[in-house]
Amino acid sequence: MKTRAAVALKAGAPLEVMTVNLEGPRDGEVLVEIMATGLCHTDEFTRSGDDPEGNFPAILGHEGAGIVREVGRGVTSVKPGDHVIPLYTPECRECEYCLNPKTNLCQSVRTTQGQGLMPDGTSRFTTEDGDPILHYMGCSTFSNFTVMPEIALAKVREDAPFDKICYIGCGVTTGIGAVVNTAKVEPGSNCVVFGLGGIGLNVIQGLRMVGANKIVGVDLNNDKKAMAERFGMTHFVNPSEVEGDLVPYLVDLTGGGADYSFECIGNTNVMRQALECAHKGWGESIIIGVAGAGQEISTRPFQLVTGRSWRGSAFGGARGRTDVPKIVDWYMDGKIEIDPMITHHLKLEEINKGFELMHAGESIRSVVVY
Ligand code: NAD
Ligand code: AHE
Ligand code: ZN
Repeated sequence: MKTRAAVALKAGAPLEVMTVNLEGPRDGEVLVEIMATGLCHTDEFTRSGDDPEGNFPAILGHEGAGIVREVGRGVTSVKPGDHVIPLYTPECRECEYCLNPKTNLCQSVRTTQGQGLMPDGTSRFTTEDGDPILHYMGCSTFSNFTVMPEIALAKVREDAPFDKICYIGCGVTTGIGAVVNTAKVEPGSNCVVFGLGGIGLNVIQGLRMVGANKIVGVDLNNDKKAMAERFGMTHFVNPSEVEGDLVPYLVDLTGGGADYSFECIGNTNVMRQALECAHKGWGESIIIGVAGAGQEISTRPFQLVTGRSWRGSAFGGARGRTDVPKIVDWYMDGKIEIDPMITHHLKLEEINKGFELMHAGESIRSVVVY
């Protein structure tokens, strides 16, 4: 079939909206009509060329929601008409990782997914001239239709609006999940969140949900303050307005250090500050931000010797087929909020404007509605 898609032809170039060919689903695969997709900073990270795993030409996008249109042989868990959220972290429920309760990182298709290929090692997308185009994070939601492995689809309720629940495909689950699944933050904890964008705001609403005490938000952009307060931030810090060093300032503000800190930017210098503002003896710092090729974190080992821990979280530690439908219920039941964070709705043809808004700090989430 033919479908419209925004294609990343080469690193650093704007996406090009064009008609592409899409082959139907093979065994264990599903054709999904994407109804809406968010633009996550990770899409921009890969588009820019910073991602060491970035392959081109590719169809980016990993924060979508849509409807199953056709299933390949052997598919049993979804059928045409089902509403689904694509999962860049699938859940096969059989691999060594899925069987270990300590991780959500299903590895069943990770190698081919990282190469931009379906599990059988081929791509379903080609240009109108027949040249191959790669998939991205197993999702490629910047295409109106896409093909996904069955194990990478969470079936969700049908009354949930696509233009909001697409955000559960990454940002919402990543932020709230880092609090609930990875850190397991206890009520009354004092916490610091670095970066008040699409991920940080969801960390903040997760902290409010579990009953954290101080929720300190750190961002260089003062315009992020109002929205973060709306989601539960109790104190705002702009590092450029702090006199002296940021770390002792935050240790003081949290009464001795953060029980939990979260880095939601992808800046290795900030990752160090996030670790070092954690409480001596027990503070945990969770890295969520993704850093570019060649970048490394550092600190004095003494920081760890004296009881701070450095951890990381991917997709909020969530097991997608199991947890994502529950998060959709949380949204529909009013337990979490999404609508105010969707600041812009765009047409596919306007997708590059979404990245401009992200760079200008003017959006939280831009969503393309097909
Ligand atoms: P975003 O662009 O919406 O937000 C980033 C925020 O950080 C902005 O508000 C910006 O003003 C602020 N900021 C930038 N530099 C800063 C600094 N030095 N100090 C303080 N604030 C600063 O991005 P996002 O969509 O929220 O994504 C955040 C990060 O999380 C990205 O690196 C993204 O790739 C990553 N991410 C990781 C996962 C995961 O599973 N681990 C999932 C989604 C996104
Ligand atoms: N390709 C990058 C790593 C990117 C990365 O860490 N991705 C996160 C999800 S970000 C979603 O917005 C993730 O899930 N990581 C686990 C995994 O298996 O990729 C690089 O540095 O190579
Ligand atoms: Zn993302």
